[in-house]
Amino acid sequence: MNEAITYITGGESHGPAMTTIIRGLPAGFTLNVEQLNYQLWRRQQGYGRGGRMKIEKDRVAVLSGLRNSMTLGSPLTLMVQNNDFRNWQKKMDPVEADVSEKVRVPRPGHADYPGIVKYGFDDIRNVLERASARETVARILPGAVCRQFLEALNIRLYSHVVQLGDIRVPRIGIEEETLRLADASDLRCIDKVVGEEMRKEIETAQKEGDSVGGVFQVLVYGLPVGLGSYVHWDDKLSSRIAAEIMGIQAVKGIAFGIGFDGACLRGSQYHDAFDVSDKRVRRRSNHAGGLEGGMSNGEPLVFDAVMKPIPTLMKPLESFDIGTLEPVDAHKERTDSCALPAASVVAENVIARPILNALIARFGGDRWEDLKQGIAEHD
Ligand code: EPS
Repeated sequence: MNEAITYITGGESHGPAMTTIIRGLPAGFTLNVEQLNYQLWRRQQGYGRGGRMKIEKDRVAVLSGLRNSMTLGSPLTLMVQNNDFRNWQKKMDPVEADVSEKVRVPRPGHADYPGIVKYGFDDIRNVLERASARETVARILPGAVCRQFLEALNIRLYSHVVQLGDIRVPRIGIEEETLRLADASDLRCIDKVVGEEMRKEIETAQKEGDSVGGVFQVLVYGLPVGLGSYVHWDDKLSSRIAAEIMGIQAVKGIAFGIGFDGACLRGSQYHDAFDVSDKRVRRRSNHAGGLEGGMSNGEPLVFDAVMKPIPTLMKPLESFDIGTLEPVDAHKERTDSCALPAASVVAENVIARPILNALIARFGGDRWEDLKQGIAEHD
């Protein structure tokens, strides 16, 4: 696997800041920093979040890699401060913190238990601070950077919530225009009536001290044919997108196109027949979600991903004390009851990087102008 653009994130949820260093961006691209803030803002809008979202107003600081808004080809360092650090500094200061009060009861479904076993910790806080989905602030940023390159090439990314608990948006053909409605809904639901049912479901779960998960869908329009690879398994666009999506906290699965529903179809029903008219190659359906042989095939790229319900519960499940091994109820912390809309915005952004990497692999990527020209010549 040889990826041009890579990144690393750093940051604990209640530490000083979330940071990202992005390596390998093409030079000479004018980055719109306010658009990065816009994607951070979108991530914070979903219904079902806990008290933390009232504390944080995420804004990015650029520390390297840009000059007069132009990418230099050098590492782009981005930082978002955690406002909540001021309330946690006593416990979370990187140099001198009071670590006497320990979290000792793991939450089923969280990274707590395997995390303390892995590193030999006796305080679950050392795990939960980094396992927290606050990290998606730092993960959305490389995506939000790469999507600006894609948008300059007229490649458009969308996401919406298609299922929350057992409440589903009817699966009918969706037009690109309709997908824009998701941004007007704090549930990211394009159907108002279904959205209100979703809201009630979150409220009921909240009242019961419980949480809910669901399914979001991501769609990408305007990809050229042949991005990715059929030659190497780890260069498949599908592999790279799946890795990116499975890296989002609480995501348990991804399915391209009609996904698992394809299991009950025959080949003659599943595969997307060609439809060539006016010298344009199209398909009669898009069951494959725009990917064949690990490459884009010219149809919109479509996938669903499932997010499990958040594991921190106000009415906790059975657990145990890691010191005494005595059974006790799981640890409780302030929590969200549903983070599905946020996860959908994160997913929509993070996949921009594997797509841009696939474009660079095909058309070159030291200079933005060369990449743009390479793609234009291909068209
Ligand atoms: C999270 C717990 C909550 C969420 C957090 C993810 O934070 P806190 O413990 O401070 O209330 O709000 O998400 C964010 C802070 C964010 O920006 O998305 C967790 O345990 O994963």
